[in-house]
Amino acid sequence: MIEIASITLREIRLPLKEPFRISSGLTTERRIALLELRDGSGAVSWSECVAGELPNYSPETIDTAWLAITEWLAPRVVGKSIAAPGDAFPILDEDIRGHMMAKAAIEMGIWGLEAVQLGMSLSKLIGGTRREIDVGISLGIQADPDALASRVTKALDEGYRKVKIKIMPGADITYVRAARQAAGPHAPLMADANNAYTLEDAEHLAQLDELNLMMIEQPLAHDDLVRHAELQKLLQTPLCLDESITSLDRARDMVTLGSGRIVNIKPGRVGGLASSIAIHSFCESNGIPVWCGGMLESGIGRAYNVALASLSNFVKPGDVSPSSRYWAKDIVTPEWKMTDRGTMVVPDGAGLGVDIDRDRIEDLTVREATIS
Ligand code: OSB
Ligand code: MG
Repeated sequence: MIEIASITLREIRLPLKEPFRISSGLTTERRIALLELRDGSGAVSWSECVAGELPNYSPETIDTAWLAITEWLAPRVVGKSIAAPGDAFPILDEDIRGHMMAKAAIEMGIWGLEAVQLGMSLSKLIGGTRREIDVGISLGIQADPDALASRVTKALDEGYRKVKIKIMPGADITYVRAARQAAGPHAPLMADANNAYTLEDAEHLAQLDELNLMMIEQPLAHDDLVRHAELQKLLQTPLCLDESITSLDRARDMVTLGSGRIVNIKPGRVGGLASSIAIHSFCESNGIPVWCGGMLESGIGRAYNVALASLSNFVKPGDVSPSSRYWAKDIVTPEWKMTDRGTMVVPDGAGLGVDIDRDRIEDLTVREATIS
């Protein structure tokens, strides 16, 4: 039983160490909404809303999420008793369309609170079995193919087990070819287009087939499944869907239509951990490998991704990189680190398994609201 006494929402700003360019926009500083959930006995857990500053990945932004959480979502759970974390999403979702990242932030916080109350790690609470997860890195679009090639070889030297290359028209085939030549024929490379292409680009994209990529992520529109199915028929490289999979039903549709062969699961995009677990298990039953995506999270959001990626069907390395890849200093201790094996150790301490640096969060906070 979880009784939520209050939710405090804060916005912090964290500058990225290196600007992150994808086909749909550039991020230099993350505006991050953090939630602090408190129960009747004073137990506390934190969670993170992954919405960006602009609606260029999904329709949500940090500002729409702020509105949705303070006006509609937090009032549904504050002062209420919830039997189990799995019951939270239906309560948040009834007659409120969309706003998945806002819903996910609360839903995940409730899982975190349950883990704290039970004195159990989040990974164990959700049924995770891996003690270490494989770490990948997502590289933004670079100035030219040579710059990309050296960034990719550096990442492989550092031990990353997968390197994802962002692509867009004008920065695709020649860039990925340069990366492949520098990295060698078997290096674990993939590409992510963030919706930059249409079906008319099928022949152009087919040039990637000879570059031995693990997968091509979300080449077509953010809400498309039908055209991805057409494209998959024309490509040998597996397609992986990110933006288009917003729920378990969309994952089912992907399989029915053949729109892709791999799924990137981001808990923020699908409304939280219960939905992520359901998609994971559905994919496992249907022979679809999954991996955990990232949204340039702080160490708090990362804790949820690490726990999720400890489930059995997360068989490919995730975009769950160490804190130092993103930030000069994270907001948790210890920071998230990559082992020399290119893995991250799943914490077994109670709750998120990291301590929250409250003082640093206070210093970084630009606005705050409490619903009690
Ligand atoms: O498409 O996976 C994506 C970041 C912001 C928005 C969309 C995406 C990404 C990433 C970053 O690829 C992955 C990470 O957090 O390291
Ligand atoms: Mg993506």
